[in-house]
Amino acid sequence: NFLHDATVVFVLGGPASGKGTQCPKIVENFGFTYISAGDLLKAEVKSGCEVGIVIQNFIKEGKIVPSEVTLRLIEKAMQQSENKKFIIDGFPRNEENRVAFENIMKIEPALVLFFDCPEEELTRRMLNRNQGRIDDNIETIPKRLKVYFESTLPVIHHYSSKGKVRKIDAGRSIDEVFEDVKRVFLQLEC
Ligand code: UP5
Ligand code: MG
Repeated sequence: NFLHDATVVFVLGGPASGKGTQCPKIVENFGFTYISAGDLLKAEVKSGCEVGIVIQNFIKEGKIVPSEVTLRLIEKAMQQSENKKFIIDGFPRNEENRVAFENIMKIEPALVLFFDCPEEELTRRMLNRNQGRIDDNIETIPKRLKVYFESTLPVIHHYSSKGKVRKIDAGRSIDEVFEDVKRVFLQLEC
């Protein structure tokens, strides 16, 4: 596996905490390849393949797609890139995702960027976004938040205990958040 020496940064945080807004700025400024787990899954749905229907149901319910599906897409995207520096947005979302990534990819993340944002602000942003996402609605939003608190926070705590988490106050303006993000990447020499 030629990806063994890849540098991986996981970007985690609640739904609408700003992961997809900040990641392209990291790509522009620091030369990482951007991999969004959610976007890869949604592309599968769009492609109309059989597993797409299953994925769509998970997303609509705010549930986490099993890692055998997500990880296959992430691995493919990483292999297709010439780059060896990756930011992975929205994955691993639970302990099962995390363990599968570490066991199969044999990569430990260099860092975990954690966008910490108050719940009311997350809800406000999801309701304001209005981009036709099947999961930005009053039925799915509480489910996404619950899954985040119950399943994703433990992943963040795991990496926190290993000293890998860089917590960012994501409740501020886009530019203010990126100032802090920049500081994290300037420290990460690779
Ligand atoms: N916005 C952004 N930053 C702002 C700021 N600082 N101030 C004010 N507004 C700000 O931003 C969300 C909205 O807020 C936008 O309108 C933006 O302009 C504004 P965005 O950058 O899109 O936030 P992001 O954190 O990317 O939010 P997203 O909704 O994409 O997060 P999710 O984690 O919910 O979505 P994702 O696409 O990762 O996953 C969707 C679903 O896919 C999951 O619920 C799950 O069912 C499934 N999934 C898996 O099962 N496994 C995976 O590994 C990944 C996804
Ligand atoms: Mg996103």
